[in-house]
Amino acid sequence: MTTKELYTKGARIWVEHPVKVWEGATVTSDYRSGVLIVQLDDNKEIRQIKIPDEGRMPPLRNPSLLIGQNDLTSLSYLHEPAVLHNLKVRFCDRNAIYTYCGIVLVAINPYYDLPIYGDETIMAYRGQSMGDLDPHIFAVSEEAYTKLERERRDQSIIVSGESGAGKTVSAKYAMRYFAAVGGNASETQVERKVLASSPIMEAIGNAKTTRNDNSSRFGKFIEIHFDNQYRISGASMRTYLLEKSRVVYQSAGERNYHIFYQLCAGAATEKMPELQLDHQDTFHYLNQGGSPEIDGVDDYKTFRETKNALSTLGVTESEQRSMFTVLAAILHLGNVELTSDPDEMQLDNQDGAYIRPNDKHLSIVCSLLGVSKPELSRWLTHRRIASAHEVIVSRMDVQRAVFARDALAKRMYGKLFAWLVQAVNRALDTGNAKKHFIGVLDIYGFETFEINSFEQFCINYANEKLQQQFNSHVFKLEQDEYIKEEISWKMIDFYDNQPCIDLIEDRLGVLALLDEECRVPQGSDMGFVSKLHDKCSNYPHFLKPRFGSAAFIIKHFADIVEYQCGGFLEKNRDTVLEEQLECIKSATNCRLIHSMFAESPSDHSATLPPPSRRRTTPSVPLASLTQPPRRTSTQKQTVGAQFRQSLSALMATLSATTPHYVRCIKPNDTKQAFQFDAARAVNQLRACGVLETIRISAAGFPSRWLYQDFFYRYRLLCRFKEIDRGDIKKTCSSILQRYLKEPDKYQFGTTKIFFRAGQVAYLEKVRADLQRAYCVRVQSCVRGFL
Ligand code: AD9
Ligand code: MG
Repeated sequence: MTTKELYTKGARIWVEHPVKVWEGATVTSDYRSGVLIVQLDDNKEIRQIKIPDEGRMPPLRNPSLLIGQNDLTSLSYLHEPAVLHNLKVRFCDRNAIYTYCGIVLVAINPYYDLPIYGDETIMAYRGQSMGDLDPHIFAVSEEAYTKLERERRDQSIIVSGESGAGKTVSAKYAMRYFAAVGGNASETQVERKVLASSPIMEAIGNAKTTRNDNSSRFGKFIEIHFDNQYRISGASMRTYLLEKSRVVYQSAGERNYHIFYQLCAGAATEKMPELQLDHQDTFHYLNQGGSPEIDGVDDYKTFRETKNALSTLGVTESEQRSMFTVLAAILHLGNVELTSDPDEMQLDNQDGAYIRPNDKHLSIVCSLLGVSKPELSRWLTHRRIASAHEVIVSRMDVQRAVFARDALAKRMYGKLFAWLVQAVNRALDTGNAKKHFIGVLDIYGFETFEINSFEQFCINYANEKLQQQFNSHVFKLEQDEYIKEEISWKMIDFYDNQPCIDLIEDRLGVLALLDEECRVPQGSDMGFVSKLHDKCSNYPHFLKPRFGSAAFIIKHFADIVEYQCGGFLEKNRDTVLEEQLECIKSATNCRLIHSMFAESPSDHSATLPPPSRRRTTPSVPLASLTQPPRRTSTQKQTVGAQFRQSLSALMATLSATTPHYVRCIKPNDTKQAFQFDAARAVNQLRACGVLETIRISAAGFPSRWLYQDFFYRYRLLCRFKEIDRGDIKKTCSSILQRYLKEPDKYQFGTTKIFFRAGQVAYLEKVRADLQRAYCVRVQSCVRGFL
């Protein structure tokens, strides 16, 4: 079909719109060289569109038969406006939040409790194939569960999307499904434990942010184990990159981790006077966001739920007490006042950080944990510097002392988090060898903010890896189908993001250069970025910013992101003063501290990096220190290196499974029920690879019809004498030869006909025209007869 044939009067097209992104229009007169006259659907405005290049005609709309399809890839015209419109019609007009896009389930957050998650719905999906019922997270879960049985291959469900898009909710429904269909009536009640892990992880790893009242600040991969009868036999969990900075700092409108507020509410009601907890607003680590409440959440009630879940998982009452002790100690530590006012301290004009001898919170930290007050006070204000010949101890300035104290608080929380994950894993490990598993990955999606830092870099790196695995999987499936149907096809090019991953992972790539800069004694963020500019400018995915030298740019698959280098080194080192750590580890009142700090591969303490703005402070040789300086452990793995390792283990696990993808979309930023902001949605569809899947699909043969189905729909296009019911394939072939002149537009497989994009829409148009002409003939016959 030529452009002229497609863009005739009455053709329905899409034109760009600044807010709606795309809006419908109808061609009002046949296309003539370079100009298309259209009428907009909404305000009936007539518009002239100049067409400088016929290769870039406005996209055509799909026939109404195809609007609201369950599967985006079954649209005939496959492009952004078609995808967006189909999703919008389903979401806004039909309240259908789930739609397939090939093997991907697109889930749009309704911000509304739909009655589609009950046990009866679970039972409805049990035993059904994906295409038989409406798209649903239960359908994907059922598919994974059936494939586990049928293929005897481990499965995974990979959930991604931006903050507030509904990942955690989707992951919980998937787990609920497995607990229901793989549940074991016996006494082990392992599925009850699997479900109880969610409130615990949410208490210690979720927080209120401006985007989501219950935002997960870590990534997690839960493996649900099944025995030989495909009954749940246990589970295990791995976590990724907890956002520790939240423990000591929250932006306006945000909160610290839920557990702290739950504990303050709990301590006020239950008998825990020893923790000496006051109202949450009195703690510096809890009140910086200025927004201590969450709508509809009662912190005391959730405290009881967290405690119940902990008990279900076998965390004893005394272990829980210890946990609360550590949490309270962190809060009191944050209230220890580090002051530089020598007059107040009644000292002779000494510079640096001091703690008042009667600081109440310091005393509480020391009595809660059982550590020496003079020792802790000394190491919160001094640091040890080892040179080749001597060890000196110098007083820190206030800024540095606060920084060091916060680093200690973050480390304590990180260790507590890791300990709890271990405790959950112990409880979920039933001792039965796992025979099969289904993994559920709930991980942060691609992020671009005004200011992007180390966290965004790691998150986007993870998404590059996941996207690569996704692309090659989608591509392979496509290829497998063509081979199975024995049709000839040409390699279609798809976006391979290996060059971007190389930029990050190479021997002289971003991670290696960051680690190298962390190792040099005078390393700095600026040093790191100038090394990058020096060594990485040859990579096609690396760019220097036009202005300023404190940033670098990476061209990711989803977007071009500029990263500000400030804080990269510190976040990558994640250091704590060794002396402070030793002091905390000597706790005599809290055995949990010892379990938490038992040596683990992620334990990397080191000396602090030199301050950026250093005030000179008098150095005091430490008389009692005669032994050689203790080795600091800068050689220990950096955060970047650990993350890389855990990602590569995750990728190895995932690639040994059959993956299923859930892409969650946040439809608006105001949490309004069923409101669809097209511009927001389109960005996310791009970032999560849905539009790329559509592109791969459109480049091949996206529409597939079983011979029988095609014959029934389009036999109208065939002369009566050409119909051969004994050879449907031959009949289909006659239809196609008449209407699709270019042989490249379709192929005959063993069971299906494969069409290039746009062909089915064209056949639909021909069919509708014929039907209309037939009706007119019948009407005039009837009129003649009368
Ligand atoms: V974050 O990256 O952890 O900040 P998530 O996990 O993507 O984020 P979450 O699952 O926590 O988002 O969903 C956010 C909120 O959207 C939930 O608290 C619900 O209020 C709401 N939501 C999400 N999915 C559904 C749903 N299927 N039905 C109803 C939903 N509400
Ligand atoms: Mg979440």
